[in-house]
Amino acid sequence: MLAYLRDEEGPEYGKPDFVLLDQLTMEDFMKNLQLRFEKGRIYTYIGEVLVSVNPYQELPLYGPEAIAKYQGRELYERPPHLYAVANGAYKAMKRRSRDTCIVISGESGAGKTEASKHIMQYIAAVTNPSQRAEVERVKDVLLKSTCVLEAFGNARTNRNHNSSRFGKYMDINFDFKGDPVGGHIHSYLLEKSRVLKQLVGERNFHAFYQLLRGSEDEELQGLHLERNPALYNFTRQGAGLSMGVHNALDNDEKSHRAVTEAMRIIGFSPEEVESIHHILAAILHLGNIEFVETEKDGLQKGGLAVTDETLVGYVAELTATPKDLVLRTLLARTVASGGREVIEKGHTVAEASYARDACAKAVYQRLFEWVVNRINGIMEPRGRDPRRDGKDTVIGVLDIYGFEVLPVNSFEQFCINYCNEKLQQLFIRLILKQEQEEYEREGIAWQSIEYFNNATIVELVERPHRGILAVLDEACSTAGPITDRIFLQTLDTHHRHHPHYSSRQLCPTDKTMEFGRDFRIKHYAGDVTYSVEGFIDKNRDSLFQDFKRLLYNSADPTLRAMWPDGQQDITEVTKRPLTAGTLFKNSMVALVENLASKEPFYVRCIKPNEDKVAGRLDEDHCRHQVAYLGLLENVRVRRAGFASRQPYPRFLLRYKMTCEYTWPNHLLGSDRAAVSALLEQHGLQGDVAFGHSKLFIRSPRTLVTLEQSRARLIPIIVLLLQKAWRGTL
Ligand code: AD9
Ligand code: MG
Repeated sequence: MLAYLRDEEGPEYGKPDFVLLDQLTMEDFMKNLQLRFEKGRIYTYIGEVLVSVNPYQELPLYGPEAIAKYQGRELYERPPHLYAVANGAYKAMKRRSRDTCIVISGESGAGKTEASKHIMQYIAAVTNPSQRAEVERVKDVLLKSTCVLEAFGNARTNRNHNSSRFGKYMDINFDFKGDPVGGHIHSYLLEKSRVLKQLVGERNFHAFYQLLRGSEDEELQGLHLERNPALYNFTRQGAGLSMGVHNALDNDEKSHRAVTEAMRIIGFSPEEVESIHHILAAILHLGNIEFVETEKDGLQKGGLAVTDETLVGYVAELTATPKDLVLRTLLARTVASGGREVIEKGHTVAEASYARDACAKAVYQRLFEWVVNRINGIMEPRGRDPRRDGKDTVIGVLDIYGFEVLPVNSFEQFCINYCNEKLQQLFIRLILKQEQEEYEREGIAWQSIEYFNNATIVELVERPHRGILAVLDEACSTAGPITDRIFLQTLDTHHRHHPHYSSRQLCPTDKTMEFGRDFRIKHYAGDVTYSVEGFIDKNRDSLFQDFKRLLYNSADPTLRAMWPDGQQDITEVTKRPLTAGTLFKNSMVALVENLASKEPFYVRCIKPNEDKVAGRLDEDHCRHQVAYLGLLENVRVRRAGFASRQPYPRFLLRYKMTCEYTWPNHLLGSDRAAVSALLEQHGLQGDVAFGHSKLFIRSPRTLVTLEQSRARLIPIIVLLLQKAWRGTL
């Protein structure tokens, strides 16, 4: 806390910790945020939580020199920075063998992914001084994997030109020396609907454009592709758009080379990279396949055909599957009709188009998951240290999608926002828990603090039987026709009195919702109206077994490995797979449990304006984020107890010159007694509590008084010391 008030962080830069604000109102908070942002101070603490504002420009804040400044230091010794947080997590892990995690949150474009990259860079820079080859390899994979995952999991959206369309939690395993020896990535809910459709101004996943724009001519010919993304249904929407990302890899062509090179360095085989390119190309061709009904011809029954069979040939070639089988799978499905009897049922045009799209989405998702698993295989810790019983210490970094409100919100936004509710709940729990534990440890009385607990919203979503996800699952398992509208009606029945739920049916006068289509959740971060259209379908997330079997039987081992469930015969597929919503809920519950078991560090990212403009902080826009991130509450929690706490020796080191009993050294028996004497001399003893090893200071004013007193004395002391050195004293 002390160095916040250091000379190079003077008052003109605002308060480096919001806890130090004289008064805690939204206005004061915003003024401080704005002032610091204008001066290029994008980081500010709330205790140990780091608030970060995206500068939308390169600032000279990063790199080896800055890293050296933070390495091994305490959080309070240097101006607020991501490196300080990374260092804090690293030290806790290394010194105390504690598993730690860094949770990065904030809305789309707030700077989460960039923050996670700086954290990784810091960890890579400060580890492995002895340059062990295996550790270097792991570090390389950790750093390079980001670029590969971004190619497949990120896309240009209207909110962020390099938006992560999946959630990512990465564990880094450290050995007893504190060097990274492995890692593991969990990915969450890839937004696969993007494969089919993108909003105006947005693109499909980067990987498609990189392939088209970056491949050599012969490679493209081999894939039967033309260079122009406007020729493909799946990339047509964003065809004219560049990646738009402000970095050195700001174009698809260069990125293609960088990603291919990264895959090679990480350890993907040339065959695997080729398969990946084949799969991407196959998806593009699949998207161009269209269906027509064929006329009845004499005795021949009318049926279904594709408009261009060459495309089917390309898909078959690229997926290493027989062309006639691909065609059959596109036009019809097999169904078990009791016992072991299997019949083929022809599709209508609509059914075939639907199945084609479902297949394209699923193939992309499996590809993405395969890439993640492949990286995990490569990063798996090898040769564990027997001294730790094979258990490494871990730092987890969570970079997950932020709260999202779009003009039309669907199942994806529902899941994303539910995820944010879970994380907010954890944040409240952990921050309070941490405080409470510290007070208990130090023998200080704890007073509870009022805060908004969003548990009731989480319940609304995940409660068994009646929660929204349970109702949705029930709708999905209902035999016979079930519509999104019926699902909505059931929700209305169950939740008509819930304070956080409404719909047009329940509020007939509210014209911002459409009757029979919308429901609204009052999230902790604000109200979001969801359209139920497509909820059932997206939750079921089904794909005909024929496609799975087709791809499992591919002659390409990489593709085949993505479809283990294609082994099953249609007559054996009886068990309904878990729905997308339930899978997501389970993964969130596991994630929260995992995070709760670790010592948490928090980075709360703020997006300064909607236009991605450098140096402009739009006050209204930020105020909303400050509100829903619960930052004021966070400061209040931090201050309601004690604004600052410091071990006695550290406190003395800083302030001993302000008291005659402690300068230059005290003879009072214990540091605690010396601190007590010092505070008494200043008349500040009423504002503190004495813990076993730390001093707890209630109001920031006390700190300011001490700092001012110190600042007055420093020039005199410096003068005295200089005289003493020159021997003139
Ligand atoms: V999303 O939920 O994945 O859509 P993020 O991850 O929060 O979002 P991201 O880190 O991708 O946002 O940041 C968006 C853009 O802001 C980056 O592409 C950079 O151009 C810019 N940015 C973010 N942080 C910094 C920074 N510390 N310095 C400079 C930054 N530019
Ligand atoms: Mg991101």
